Amino acid sequence: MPDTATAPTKNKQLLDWVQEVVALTEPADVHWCDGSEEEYDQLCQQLVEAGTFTRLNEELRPNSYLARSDPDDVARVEDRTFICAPTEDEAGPNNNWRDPDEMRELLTDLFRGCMRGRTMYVVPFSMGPIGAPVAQIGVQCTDSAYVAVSMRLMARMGAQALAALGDNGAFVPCLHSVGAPLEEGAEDVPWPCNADNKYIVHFTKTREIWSFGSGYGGNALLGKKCLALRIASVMARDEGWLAEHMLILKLTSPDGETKYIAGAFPSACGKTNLSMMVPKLRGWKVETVGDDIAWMRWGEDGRLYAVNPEAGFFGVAPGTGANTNPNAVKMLEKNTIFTNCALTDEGDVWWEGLTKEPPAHAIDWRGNEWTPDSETPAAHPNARFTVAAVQTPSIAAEWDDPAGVPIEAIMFGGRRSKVVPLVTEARDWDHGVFLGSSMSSEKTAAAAGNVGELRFDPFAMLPFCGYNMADYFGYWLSLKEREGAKLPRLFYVNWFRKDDDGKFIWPGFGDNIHVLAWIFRRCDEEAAADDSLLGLVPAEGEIDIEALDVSKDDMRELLNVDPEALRDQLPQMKQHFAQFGDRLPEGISEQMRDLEQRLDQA
Ligand code: OXD
Ligand code: MN
Repeated sequence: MPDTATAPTKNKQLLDWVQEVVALTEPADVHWCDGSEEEYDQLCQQLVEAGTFTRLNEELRPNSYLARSDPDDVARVEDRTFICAPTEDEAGPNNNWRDPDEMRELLTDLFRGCMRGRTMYVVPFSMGPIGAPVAQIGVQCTDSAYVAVSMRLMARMGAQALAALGDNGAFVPCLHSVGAPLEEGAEDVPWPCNADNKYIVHFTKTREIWSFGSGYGGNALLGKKCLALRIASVMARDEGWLAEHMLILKLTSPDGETKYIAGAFPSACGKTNLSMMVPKLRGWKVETVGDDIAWMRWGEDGRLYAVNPEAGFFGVAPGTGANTNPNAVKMLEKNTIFTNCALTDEGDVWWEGLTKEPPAHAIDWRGNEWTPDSETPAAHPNARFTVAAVQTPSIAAEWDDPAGVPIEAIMFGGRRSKVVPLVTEARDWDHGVFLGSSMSSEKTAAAAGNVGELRFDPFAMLPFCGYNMADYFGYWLSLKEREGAKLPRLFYVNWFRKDDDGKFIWPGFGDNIHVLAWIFRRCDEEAAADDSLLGLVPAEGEIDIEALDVSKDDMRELLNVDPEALRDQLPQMKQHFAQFGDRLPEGISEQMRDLEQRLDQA
């Protein structure tokens, strides 16, 4: 058995746990990650030799790599993600629940000997700035070197996290295996995984994570969705703070006044783009604090202060280009790990949307020859980049301030081709919580003139809330009762309204600044609003269409709420809330009744 006597920590709880994991999983070797550059380079080289990584052309994309995953391991697996709370009710209808004892037994059998023939990496990491009171230490034991190097980009990883843990500190144990033991003499594959046997498991009471079978993204980089959202949402509820699936941006007005805004949007709704936006409105500036997760705590002044617990971006590559996100294009110029992108003949990466003109020839994400005439995309639609946060030119100076940034407004949003206006402000806190809890997107692109079936994703937390979502709504409602609380204003935005021909009406991207500017001015009581069925919308003339390619009629349509279309959607909304039964807070039911009454009078 590998020796743990030389381990770089005296933390007994950690040493005991690592020993236990070694005894269970039987790795050939144990490597404690120090997070150094030398270690990173060495592991990357090892991944090149194993065929997992291709080193990209050093002149075109310095210090960068392309990984191709197994085609059966390309995304988070929500149906294989489990919340093992003590009872099913505590997990709620939003989660797959299993009895914790039964799951522990099953996993123990699965993990027995699962690292045979492989090195186990012990990866200590801090979510949140090292040593900050808001930070949480996790330690991931993993048999994937790809995970170890990715964790160095995504979190504060290595010796500094171990030092912050100290001899007696507590940590969240994160056990991960690709579930593919390497028997003696057997040849490895570039992307080992166990495609038919994936388990992403959270023991919420004991705050432990066990992940088996996948090496990809949120299934495997356990600091992100598993710790910073599912486990942290439970911690936050218990300890009186918030762990949310939100971007954090810094907005500066032409007068030099600054506000920080958070935003909850479901996956693939442009959160990364919005957080790095280059505004198309003179004098305004957007800077990035975070693109995916916000941890918010109360400051002494009664405001909510947000930190980005991550240290990197794990963003979707397709659709990222000079038009949609020029800051991201710049940040990806070097020191980046790409996964499931295409490889060009020059040894660079490419994906749909990176350039207008596709390369004449490439190797696609599966490793096959590709030309623009091919029937399948060159990059997988969920192809990703992994890169340190400091590489974006839009990074805000205070992005890693342990004190966090005070949040003045929170945006909710989804993809809705009809009904939901470009922007609405909640009438009050309860109404805002109602807007967040009824967040939804159309399941598929709606046909022209039709309204598609809705997928509800409350607060963009459906796959990430570690407990019963009804209780989560109740927790949000309860925030207003906190003495001295200066709550942020709540907004709902929708960039995705379409006309009857199915064309987007709103230009989006850099022009979203017009909406942010209205939100900014609302916070200062400087902008006018009209009431609509769904909340307060900008009064006519508040959004300066002169500077936009949007006609007066289009603007009216963007802010219009059609009562008939909204009425048609009520049954779906009611069904969504009905799944929570008696546990649904009265505050939400009241808002639903209020909406129905307004519709009756419309
Ligand atoms: C993500 C997601 O990867 O939300 O951030 O799926
Ligand atoms: Mn996300």
